[in-house]
Amino acid sequence: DTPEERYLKSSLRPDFHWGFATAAAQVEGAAFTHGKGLSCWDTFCHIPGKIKDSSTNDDSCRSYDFYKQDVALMKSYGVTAYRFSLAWSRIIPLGGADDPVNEEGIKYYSDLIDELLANGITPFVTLFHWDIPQTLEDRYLGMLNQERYTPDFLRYARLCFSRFGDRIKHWITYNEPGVYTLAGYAAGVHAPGRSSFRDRNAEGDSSTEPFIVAHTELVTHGLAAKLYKQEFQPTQKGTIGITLHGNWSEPWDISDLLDVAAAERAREFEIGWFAEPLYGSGDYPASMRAQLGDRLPTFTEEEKRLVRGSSEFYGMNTYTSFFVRHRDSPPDINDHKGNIEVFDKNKSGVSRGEESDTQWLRTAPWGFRKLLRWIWNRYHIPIYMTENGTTAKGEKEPSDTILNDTHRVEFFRGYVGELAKAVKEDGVDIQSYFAWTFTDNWEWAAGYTDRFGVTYIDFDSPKKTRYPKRSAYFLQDFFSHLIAE
Ligand code: PNW
Repeated sequence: DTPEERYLKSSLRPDFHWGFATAAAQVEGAAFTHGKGLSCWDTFCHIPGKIKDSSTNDDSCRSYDFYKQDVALMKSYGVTAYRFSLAWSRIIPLGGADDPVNEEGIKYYSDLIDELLANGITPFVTLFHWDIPQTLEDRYLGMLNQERYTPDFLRYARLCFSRFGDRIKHWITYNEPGVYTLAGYAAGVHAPGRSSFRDRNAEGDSSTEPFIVAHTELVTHGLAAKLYKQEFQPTQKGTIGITLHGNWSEPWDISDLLDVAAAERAREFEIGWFAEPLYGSGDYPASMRAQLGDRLPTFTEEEKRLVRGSSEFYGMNTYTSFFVRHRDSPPDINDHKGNIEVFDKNKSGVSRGEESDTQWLRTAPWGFRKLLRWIWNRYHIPIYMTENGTTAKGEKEPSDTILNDTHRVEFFRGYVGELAKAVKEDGVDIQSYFAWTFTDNWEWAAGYTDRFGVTYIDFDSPKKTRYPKRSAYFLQDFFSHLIAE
């Protein structure tokens, strides 16, 4: 043990959950079989030019077929929990409130849950990890239409609570509402691919749509949480919340008050956008209202009451940290970040961290503890770390160096170490940690080029053969030290 490991020994609570997180559209495969309907990603990835390596998620990791093998492998990694998402279109193929249920899809998830429980692994379930049924996009443009979307989402949520809630005690309504809406309706690089500035031929109005979709997510999260608490929680005794994405924004020049304000504004645009209505004032941050005016939707009093306090924990995904600088020019109509500029180095030339295979992602655990403290000081709510992880440079072809993934090991050593310090020294209440991710998978628009797994997958092999990397065993060893007995 290093002195730091000895110092941090047993700093996490005995019932701390750790494991891996995945998303249905990235791992399951079986995209068009066993009664499943199309999701927005099943259509999007078949449009030429949308996915970097022209791949699709038709098969991806085939975890639909190999879930038993996966649970066994996870168990060998020593996890105590597994976070996965349900594919709405596998459960209700056409998605709508009056559309038929696919019992085969229900059975798949039910079997997966039973397999996890039989192996002593606690399931955490995400209802929505970006794969809206395509039919709902075709019928009414999905979440752009809050009125029509609401009953469809609530029926889906109710069905999941009633069919799985006897065994699921941790529910997450939405994964990263902010990334979903900015990538899908601003940058347009994710489904449904709407953008008014990236591609002149694309449909959409990026100056308003991302905020409308976010509003729909917040309000329907509130409605689903209320439904769960009223009708299911009294007997099922589970907990329900939401997962937000947030990277740390650090001032480029710490002695420049404009940069200090810009970094705070960046955090409010990225995190406060959702966290303030959910855990804070009950409304969007004042900095957002000031810049966006009427382009930001307004909560009715009823919606405010519904959203505020609805999430019983703070689900946190974080991957990296950035340096942020004040911008003098007035904000662009398509700005969603608080009129800031983002840098890899600060004014003194200090780098934010080591590069990975993913352009935006660098190892920057120095910002993680600041982020945890920022959230904790503002909201004082238990935190579930629901995603954190990295790709590694050049991890393309199978080789000994890939399986000996030092870059990823050092990423986790840094991040999990900072987490333990935040618990031990800052008193932050953190109850779980899910690494992203269990195996290499289909990384959305990056296809199979970005490998986030602690398990290597040979995607050319028919059985998608899995090979453990060293980081899998590192996490097992590290958590066995950190979690108190
Ligand atoms: C998350 N960023 O997305 C998602 O929840 C996962 O499905 C995804 O595979 C994983 O992180 C890795 O990308 C993010 O630009 C996408 O900061 C982009 C960002 C963060 C998270």
